[in-house]
Amino acid sequence: KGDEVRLAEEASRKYGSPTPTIFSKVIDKSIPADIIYEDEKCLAFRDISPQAPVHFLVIPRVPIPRISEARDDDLLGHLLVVAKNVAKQESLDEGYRVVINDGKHGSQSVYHLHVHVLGGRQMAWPPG
Ligand code: DGP
Repeated sequence: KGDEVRLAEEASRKYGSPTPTIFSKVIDKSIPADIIYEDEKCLAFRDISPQAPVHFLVIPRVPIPRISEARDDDLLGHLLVVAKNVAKQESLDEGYRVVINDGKHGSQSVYHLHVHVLGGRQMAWPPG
């Protein structure tokens, strides 16, 4: 069996069959995206509505809806390692911000877990 079929089956075993989001189409490449990194577990692509000079998302291939429903610690660790490696690849040498929005209060809009990485400008704190 192909890797994608195997991963999809694994995902539905672990997480049920969540409603596909627009990010499923990024993963299967049925819509265009500026993909800057991919491996067997995840991919990174530029956000369609960038909030900083560099703004990309790291998403797992398995459709975990949100971080509060994640069960695979190794995968979560992997997403962060990829986030910092791609930040280096993007020359964010002065630093950057990593954000995961969860649910209503987190202002999550796409229910496929994603790690935002923003950089290339001074960030403010507290966030809005
Ligand atoms: P959040 O609010 O954390 O759920 O962020 C979702 C992000 O996804 C938001 O910054 C815009 C981005 N986004 C939504 N649809 C698309 C898309 O079709 N392509 C790309 N590249 N980004 C998208």
